[in-house]
Amino acid sequence: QTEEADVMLLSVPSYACQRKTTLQNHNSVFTDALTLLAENAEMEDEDGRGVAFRRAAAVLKALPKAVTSMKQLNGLPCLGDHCQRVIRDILENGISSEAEATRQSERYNALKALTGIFGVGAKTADRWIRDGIRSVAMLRDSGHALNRAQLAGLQYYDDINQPVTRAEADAIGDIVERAVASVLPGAQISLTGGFRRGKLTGHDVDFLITHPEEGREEGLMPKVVSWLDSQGFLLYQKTMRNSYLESKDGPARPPSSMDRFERCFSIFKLTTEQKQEALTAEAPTESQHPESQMKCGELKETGHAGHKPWRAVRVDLVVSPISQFAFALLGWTGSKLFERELRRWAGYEKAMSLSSHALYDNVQKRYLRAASEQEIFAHLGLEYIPPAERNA
Ligand code: DGT
Ligand code: MG
Repeated sequence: QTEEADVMLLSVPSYACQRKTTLQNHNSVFTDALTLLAENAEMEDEDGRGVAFRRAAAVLKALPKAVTSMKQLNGLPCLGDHCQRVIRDILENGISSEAEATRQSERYNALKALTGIFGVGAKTADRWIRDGIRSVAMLRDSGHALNRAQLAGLQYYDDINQPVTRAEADAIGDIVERAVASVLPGAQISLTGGFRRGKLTGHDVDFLITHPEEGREEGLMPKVVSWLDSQGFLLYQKTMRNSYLESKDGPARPPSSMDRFERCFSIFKLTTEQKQEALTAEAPTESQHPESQMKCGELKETGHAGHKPWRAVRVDLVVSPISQFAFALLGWTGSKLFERELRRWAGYEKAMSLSSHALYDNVQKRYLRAASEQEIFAHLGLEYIPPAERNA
């Protein structure tokens, strides 16, 4: 009888953008396995399979409690035969044999190590593996020709593969704030990406920059970048107008999701001192809190003799005109699956095209304006989902 009740309880709408997905995940034992299989599919350039695993994981993340029997899956969307096999395996044996076999396979580990290098995508990693290179050390010894991004990626490999903390993100935010304020007073910066969704760590820090007066943001990126560079904050940077044309090695994305904002992929040099300043400036009275003491302790650790007193952090900067700001903010906050689902919903259910620039109504044949994320959700006929609940 309780099982019957469970079946009734577990029901979610089929698009991730129709659901609230917080960071509290009751089904991580399943979603970890499905995410690993998704990651593997993506590294093998099998995007369709990758999305199927990600959609299934997102459905389980949105459930209010842990799945304990296959019956509870009845009526849940996006769970195909393959995903159900993985879930059944975990329910019966505690682990997914497929996920474990993948985790231990030489190819998965080689792909993971090589694509973990900034500037290296699935295709390049595959080519290197076919040349017999299976690790970062082997790549270093191989004498292979590397581009500027990959050289930086190798040079700062360990730092870049260490998660960025919220304190570090805030310290970077202070620096970007100073850069922007000194080259264009009145310009505004917003933290986007995973940190805006409330994640405690990230693989990079994402910022969106705009100015309340349309047009004032033009030419801003080169100025911000040269200020940062002159102050010694940049270990690497590449500014581009259109990420679609340039990111040959990046994850394959349909052209519709591409944008034409000025964008800067960079690697920041964050000193222990800057991190300390950000902590004390932001929370002068917080030193009594156990959590902030713990952070200070961590900082001492990384700063002591024998360690370099700074770390490399991946930072993405995007500049948007104010008229497109709401679309850019929505598009750069993520999660990636949430974004993909928003675009799928817009196209299939509403005959609209959504990008990080605009929303176009294909029936009325006109653009729909929006000054806030709330207005975009309203245009799409969706309940507003705040950033902390977009963790699909
Ligand atoms: P993280 O950094 O791994 O902790 O997690 P996120 O969610 O911050 O992921 P990230 O930094 O790769 O990307 C943040 C969001 O930005 C993501 O939801 C999608 C968006 N985004 C990333 N690259 C592009 C792009 O080339 N074009 C557009 N329109 N959006 C992008
Ligand atoms: Mg990010």
